[in-house]
Amino acid sequence: MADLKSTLQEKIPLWRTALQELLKHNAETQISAVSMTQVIKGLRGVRAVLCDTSYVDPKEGLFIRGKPVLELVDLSGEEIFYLLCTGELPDANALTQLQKDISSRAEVPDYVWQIQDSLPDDTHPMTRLSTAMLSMQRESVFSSRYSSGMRRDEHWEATLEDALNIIARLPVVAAGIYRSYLSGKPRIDANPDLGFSENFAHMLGLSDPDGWFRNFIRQFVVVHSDHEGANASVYTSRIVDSSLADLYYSISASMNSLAGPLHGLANQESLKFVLKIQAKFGGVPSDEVLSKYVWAHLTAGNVIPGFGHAVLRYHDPRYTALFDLGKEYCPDNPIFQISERLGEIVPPLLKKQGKAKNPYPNIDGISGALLHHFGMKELRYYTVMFSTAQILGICAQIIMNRAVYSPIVRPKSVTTRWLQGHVSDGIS
Ligand code: HAX
Repeated sequence: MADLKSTLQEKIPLWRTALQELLKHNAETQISAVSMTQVIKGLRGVRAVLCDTSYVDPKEGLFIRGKPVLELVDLSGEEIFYLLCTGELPDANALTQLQKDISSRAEVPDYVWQIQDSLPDDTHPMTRLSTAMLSMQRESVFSSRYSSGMRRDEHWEATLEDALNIIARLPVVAAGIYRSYLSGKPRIDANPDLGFSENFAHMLGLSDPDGWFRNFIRQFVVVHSDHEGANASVYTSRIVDSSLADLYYSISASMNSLAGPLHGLANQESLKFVLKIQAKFGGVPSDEVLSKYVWAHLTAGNVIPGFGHAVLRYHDPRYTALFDLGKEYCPDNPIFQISERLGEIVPPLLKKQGKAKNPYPNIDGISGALLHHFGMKELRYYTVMFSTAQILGICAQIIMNRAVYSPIVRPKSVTTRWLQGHVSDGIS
């Protein structure tokens, strides 16, 4: 099989033609309507974003390029990236070539660390990550080629260059942030013989005598790599990208969105909730005690972090993947056990409260328990782990956007007065 770039070169004309054909014959076909609720309540369910890398079925969860995520959890970071970009898995040659290419780009410029050193000690690790990404924007191949008059049909190639550079460097930056500012230890150099996920695990430097942490990170990367094109962080990156701002700007923006507690920060908040329970009850409380505690938390108007979802309506297979690893690696760990009990106890309580459309745990309701078990006790770092894996999907989506000439995103906003007038005029 051909390398990533040649495979894309082969497929992109087909993607362009497929979209042109759809437009030619169905330009005015309606595929979604928008209700008052959707406008006022976050556009839930409005089909308005094109994304071919992955799809989230409300009942079955994430499919990457048509394959259920649970069938993909053992893939390497490079394999999942190739799959996200092209819809196919690479053969051994294409994979080796991609790994070599990425590892040859892993050098992080010194100024990135100088900027990091100048930030106050209490800077959130997500702010550090986003700042690092933005500070490297001056390296953008897309940006410099655009200024010298690049042809539009070459936009995707320059974006691929940026993507490969970012995929090579971001784990180095992320792990460096962990070592220097969270665990207070020297940074560990990338190992050119290791791939994306293994290198990330290696550079974090946690004790891993059995290779379990490495295996966990491999699965962690796959399950966090993509989740459609319209979740808050990925859509943010796509809006930024649509103005032809480069990938550095887009990914930095995605990080800022992921950093919110209703989104990627939920993994930090979820483990905080679990640790609070452990401290309050001196270990794993009985189901009865836990139920009372959760119910009081809920009825005081709080959300239970790590539960619920805007699209999913049943169990999250990404949760299942990490939960199964926890059952294998740390079934007796009290933090894991509390998370496990919450997974059983919270859904009926959320159902009883009758508000959440999805009462089940999501990926952020379990990932922290495993990170904590493997020795990463710095909760503020957890969203950086998520973000580092998520760049694989963002890069793939943005390469595709550029390949099919996605225009600038610009829906229409309406005023409250317009909505009131629309209703009172009886136009519906
Ligand atoms: N605990 C308590 N209440 C919840 C809830 C939860 N876990 N999940 C939803 N609800 C509430 C909502 O706050 C909302 O209440 P109001 O009507 O009073 O505003 C109501 O139930 C209906 O919400 P929904 O339609 O079911 O959910 P949304 O699509 O609006 O929001 C969220 C989806 C994920 C933001 C939501 O479920 C939530 O806040 N969960 C907790 C935070 C969390 O785990 N976030 C991570 C989600 C996965 C992800 O994006 N990872 O990055």
